[in-house]
Amino acid sequence: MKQKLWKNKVIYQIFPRSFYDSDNDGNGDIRGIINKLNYLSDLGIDAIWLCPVYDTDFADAGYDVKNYKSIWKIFGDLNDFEELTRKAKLLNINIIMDIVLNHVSSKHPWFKKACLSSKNIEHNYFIWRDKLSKNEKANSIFGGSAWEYVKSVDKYYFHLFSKEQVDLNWEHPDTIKAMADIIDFWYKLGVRGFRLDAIKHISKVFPDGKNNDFSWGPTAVKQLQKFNEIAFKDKKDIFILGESSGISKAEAIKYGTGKQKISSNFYNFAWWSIGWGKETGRNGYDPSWDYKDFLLKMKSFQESKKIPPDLMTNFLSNHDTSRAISRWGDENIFHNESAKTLALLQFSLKGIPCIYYGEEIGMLNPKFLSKNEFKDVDALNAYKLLVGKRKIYSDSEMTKYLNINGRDNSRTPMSWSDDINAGFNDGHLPWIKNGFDYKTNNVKKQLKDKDSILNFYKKIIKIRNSNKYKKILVDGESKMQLLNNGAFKITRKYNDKKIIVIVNLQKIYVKFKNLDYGKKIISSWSDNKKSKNILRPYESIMFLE
Ligand code: TEU
Repeated sequence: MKQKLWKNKVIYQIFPRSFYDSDNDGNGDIRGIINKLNYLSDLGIDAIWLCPVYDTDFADAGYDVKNYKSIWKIFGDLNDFEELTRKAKLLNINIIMDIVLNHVSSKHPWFKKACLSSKNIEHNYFIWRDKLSKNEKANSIFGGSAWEYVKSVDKYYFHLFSKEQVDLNWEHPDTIKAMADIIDFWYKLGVRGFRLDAIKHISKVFPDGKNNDFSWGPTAVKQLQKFNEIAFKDKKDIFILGESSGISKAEAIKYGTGKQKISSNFYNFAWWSIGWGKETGRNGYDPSWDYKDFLLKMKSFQESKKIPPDLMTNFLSNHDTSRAISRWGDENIFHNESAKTLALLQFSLKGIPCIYYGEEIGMLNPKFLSKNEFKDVDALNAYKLLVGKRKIYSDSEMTKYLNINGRDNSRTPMSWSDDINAGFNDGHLPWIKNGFDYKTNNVKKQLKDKDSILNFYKKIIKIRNSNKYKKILVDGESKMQLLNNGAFKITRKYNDKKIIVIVNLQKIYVKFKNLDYGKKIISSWSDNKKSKNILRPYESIMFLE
C-alpha cells in the first residue's frame, strides 16, 4: 500500500447537502462546492473529504448507497463531479471520496435480487439467518434489533446500522472485487483520497456468537488486505483514511503499521465521546465531563514513538458529532477565544488536521425546538427507543440532549452571510433548519475582520506550512503535560528546535509563576495584552522556545 506524503496536508470535510445550494432547491450540491473552491483555497486547505454523494434515499445521510458509480441527482451528475476534481486540482486541492464498504442501501440492485430468491447469486452477498438463535439477538448501532425479516425468502438479514443499510458479506469474493472496482471508477475521475467507512465492522465471522459489537472480527485483516491489494496496488499517488470509531492506540499501531496494516491513516477518536451520555452515547449527555480528558485521552497517541506523524488524523467535530464550541467551548462572550483555543489545540498536535465545514467560523449547534425538526435516523430512533421503549428520558429531555450531542447539529446550512438562509441559497427553504446566529456570525463578516476565527484558521494553517515551523509542527515529537494550575503544556520538538503551546481550555483565569516560554507565535486572544502570570479564560498561546 503506497501513499503520497500527506503528513503536511490539511483536510477539510464537507457535508454536501448543507454546504452551498447553487440551484436554490433547498439542498447543497456539487456545483455549490465548485463555486466555493476559491474560498477553500484561500483558507489554505489541501484536500476535501466529501461525505457520500452517491445515489441514495438519504436514510442515513447518504451512507445508504443505491449506486456507487453515480451522483445523487439532488447533488448534480458525474459531469459536475469531474469538473469539481479538475478545478480543485488546479488549486492543488485533492478530493477524498467516502467509500461505504460495510453495507449497501436496501434499494441497491444486489439486495433487491437477493430478496427475490435465495438461489440468486446476489443472495450470498448478504448475511442471512433462517431463524434467530439466542446468540443472534444483536442490536443495531442505531437501536433496535440488527436483524430484519424478509417475507419473500423467509429469512432475516443483518444490518449493523439502520434497516435501510444492509451489511455485505465480506466472505464472498464478489464483494471485494466490486468494492475495488468502485475505487477504480473514482480514481479515473480524478479522486486521489479514499475514506474507508466503518472498516472495523466488515468481518462478521464470530464462531462463538459472542462478540456482539462486531468490531475487528477474525477475518477483517485478511479481507481488507485482499481489498487493498486489488483496489490500490497500481495506484501510487493515493491517500487512504480508515474510519474506525473509538480506535485505541494499540489498534492504530497494529492496523496502521507492520504486518497487519490495512490503512495508512486513521481518524483519532480520542475526543469524540467527551460529554456523551455514559449509557446513551451521543443521544445523551454527561454533565460531569472533564476538560482534562482532552489531554488524558490524547497523550498516549501523541507520545508514542510507534505513531508516526502521518498515521492519525485529528478532528474536533464531524458529521457524527455536534459542533465543538457548543459542546466544549463557550457560545457567548468567549465564543471567539474558545473556538481559537480548540483550533490551536488541534493544530499543535502530531497528526493531520481535519477541519469540519463551518468550524472555521465557529458555527454553533442550531437549537432544534422539537422532535419534528430532527432529520437524523439515529436521533429519530433515539426518541423511539430511549423515550418510547426504555423510558430513560422524557420527550423534552431527549430534545434537550440531542440539542447538545446529536448529529443533526453539525449538518445545518453553512453560514455564508447574513442574507436570507445565511446565504446558503437564494431563499428556498433549506432541507434542515438554519443556525440561529448567522446574522452575527458568518463568512462574509469574518472575512472582513482580521481577528475573526476564520482569519485565525488561515494564520494557523500558514504557520503549520511555513518553512520556519513545518518540521517542528509536522514531524516533531510531541509531549503533553497537565500543569498544576490546570492548563495543558504541549511540547513539540524537532532536533534542537522547540514549540511550546500553553492551552487554557477553561472559562477561568489561570495563574502562572512565569508565563514566558519564548517568542509568541500566535494566541487565541487577539489583543496584545502581555501578562507574565495570568492566562485569561480560553487563552492559549503558542511559543517558539
Ligand atoms: O460511522 C461509523 C461509526 O460511527 C461506527 O463505526 C461506530 O461504531 C458507532 O457509531 C458506535 O458509536 C460511519 C459514518 O461516519 C456514519 O455517519 C454512518 O452513519 C455510519 O458509518 C454508517 O455508514
